Amino acid sequence: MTEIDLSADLFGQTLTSPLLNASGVHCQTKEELNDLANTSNLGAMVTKSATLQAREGNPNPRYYDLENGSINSMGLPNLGYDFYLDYVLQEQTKPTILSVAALSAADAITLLKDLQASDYQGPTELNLSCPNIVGEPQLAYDFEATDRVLSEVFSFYTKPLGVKLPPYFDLVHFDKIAAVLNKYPLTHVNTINSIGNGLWVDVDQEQVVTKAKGGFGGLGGTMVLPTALANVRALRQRLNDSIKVLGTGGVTSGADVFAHTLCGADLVSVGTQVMKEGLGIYDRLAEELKAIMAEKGYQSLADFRGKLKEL
Ligand code: ERO
Repeated sequence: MTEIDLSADLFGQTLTSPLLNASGVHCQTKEELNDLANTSNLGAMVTKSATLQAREGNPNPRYYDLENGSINSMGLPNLGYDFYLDYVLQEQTKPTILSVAALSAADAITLLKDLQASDYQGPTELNLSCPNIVGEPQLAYDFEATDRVLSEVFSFYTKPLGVKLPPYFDLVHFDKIAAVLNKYPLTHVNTINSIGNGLWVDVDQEQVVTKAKGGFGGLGGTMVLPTALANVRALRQRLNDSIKVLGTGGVTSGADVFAHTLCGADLVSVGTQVMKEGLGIYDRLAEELKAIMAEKGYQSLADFRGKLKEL
């Protein structure tokens, strides 16, 4: 039998697997990043979104495990941009996407100007969709503001850059964000971030389960899978071919990775289920994906990527 090939491409680098961690999960400290580097069947890794200054994040409790997913209100805890830049420059042993976030458009420009001037040549992802910063909107829900920021960024930034998007729920919004993104030489979009501002109620205690923002927080895990698949599919159908789509959201099985790929995902990230199951999940997902491909007679991801059938 021909060996099944899970290799994938990260902007010119060949990966042994299409699987990534979702930013925020097991990627904040040096130890966690090193764990990811040593995880088999994790093709590439993504850092916790970095801000110019290190942040403590929101008060605890800020992550809560749900039966069909998770709710988080982490508030962007991170060791600061300098730490993550140093990591990708000095320590990285596996292909890595440097994720960056900003509390304002001005901060985003300052950070990316520094990155442009640095020795770093690798891929970066600008997070336009953090749902958990008190008093800050998710930028990518404002199409004009997103256009303004990207216009300014690409007036000076020449290195590989993609964006992390929030989920959209209306076909008109897919059209609008794709029209903005198609104006720029983006390497990729990563879709979706958590579904922002969900709420869970502990009925016994009659209270919310996370502290910041009165309990409103980002939803992940199984419950977001259909939304994630819709966003991957809708954006793949609208974006320039040169913009890769990284599918994130709701993956718990090899079948879910297969579904993301059928919708058009070039790479697939796992978040909540890594929290639930640990880093061993990547071996399981790769085995399950290979078993599905073998049964269907597919040898590589390209055999079925984007080939979702309609009725
Ligand atoms: O609260 C966070 O740190 C956070 N949680 C998410 O679900 N998505 C994010 O993008 C994010 C922070 C950037």
